[in-house]
Amino acid sequence: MQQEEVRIVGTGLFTPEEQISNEELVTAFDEYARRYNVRHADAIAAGTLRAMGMSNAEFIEKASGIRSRHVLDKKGILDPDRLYPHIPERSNDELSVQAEMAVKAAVEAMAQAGVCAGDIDGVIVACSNMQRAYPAVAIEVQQALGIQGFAFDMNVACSSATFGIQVATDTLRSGSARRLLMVNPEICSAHLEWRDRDCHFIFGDVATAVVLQGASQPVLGQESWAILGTRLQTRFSNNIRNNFGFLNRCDETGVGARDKLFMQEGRKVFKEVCPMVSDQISQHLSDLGRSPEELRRLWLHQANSNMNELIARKVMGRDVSREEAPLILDEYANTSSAGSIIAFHKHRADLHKGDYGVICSFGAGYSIGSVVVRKC
Ligand code: CO8
Repeated sequence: MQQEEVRIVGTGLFTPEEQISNEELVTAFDEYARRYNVRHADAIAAGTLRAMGMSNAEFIEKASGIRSRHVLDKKGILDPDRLYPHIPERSNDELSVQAEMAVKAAVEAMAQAGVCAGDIDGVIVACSNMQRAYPAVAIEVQQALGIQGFAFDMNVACSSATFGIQVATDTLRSGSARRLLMVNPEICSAHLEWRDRDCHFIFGDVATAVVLQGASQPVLGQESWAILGTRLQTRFSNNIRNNFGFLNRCDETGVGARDKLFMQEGRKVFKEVCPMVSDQISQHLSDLGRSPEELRRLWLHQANSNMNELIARKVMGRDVSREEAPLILDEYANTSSAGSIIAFHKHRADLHKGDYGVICSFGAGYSIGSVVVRKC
């Protein structure tokens, strides 16, 4: 039986207005560290406590390629007495923060696809952290947009969007829906330890959205991208981990401990994940009967510019330009699952009918997802 060709017909992006440069971030962090060291001067002098080291904007840019990040609340993050965002709770009658971000990205994706709520049969919210256990954020987004059908949340950390695209693709192929909305509202700032210089520069907030449809549906927008294949891979690793969860209160000794926010062994992740990613992309292309020479674009996960250069070089067998493997992390930092979708959203307009590209994410799990697309 011929499998129905699924297409991406629209994408959307919500970028929070507030932005923090490396320099602003380092100034706030250093002031926090200075005060900490003064407060604990005796213990530090006695050798029972380690003094906090200062951060450095040049190090951040060189090690990661990140220059700034967009966040929901700049003031709280830059307050040396706080160093985390202030995001007021909302009543149950108000649209929740995460659903609001998702809706903003979704509205753009739906407009680009030329569809209204009645054309869509389901919503997937795929991201690293849900702001609550239930009801699913996706169902709230579904209601806010007036979409019928079904909605559910899923989480595969940084790879949530590509995993979401595969789930959506399979659902559309099976005929369980005509069109689906897949959204990635990432509030990374709320589960990042801004007081840890090893990671305080890494993440930003954003939301992305993708509308997908089965090929039997008419294309109502300006463009469409055929999904030629999706591939997912997971391999367990503790090198990126966050132990926050509902069991925390059952052992008071761990409440508020460092491991209840994002932690990683960055060097190990870099070393172990890069070859896995380049191998997956190369094998995926080969299994689809495609060669790297045909690739016009690599929309890679946005965690580290050096990582992306290495992966792109291994896949293509040569140095790869910024145009071929666009970077958005310089402005956005790592936005977890949204990164590769931001790159796809912002850097595809110049491609022509018949051009190929790969959307690829990778991160905690470990998890890797690749989606090979062709412009129709
Ligand atoms: N300023 C100055 N010095 C610093 C700073 C800083 N801000 N940070 C670290 N240093 C120091 C270190 O202490 C170390 O000093 P020493 O040599 O004396 O011990 C030195 O600089 C070198 O540090 P690193 O070895 O850590 O530096 P790297 O060159 O490895 O760069 C990176 C660190 C940038 C983190 C890099 O390792 C990296 O990007 N690795 C890949 C990570 C990656 O891809 N992770 C994916 C995670 S994302 C994901 O999966 C989603 C999770 C869910 C979302 C969570 C949202 C919060």
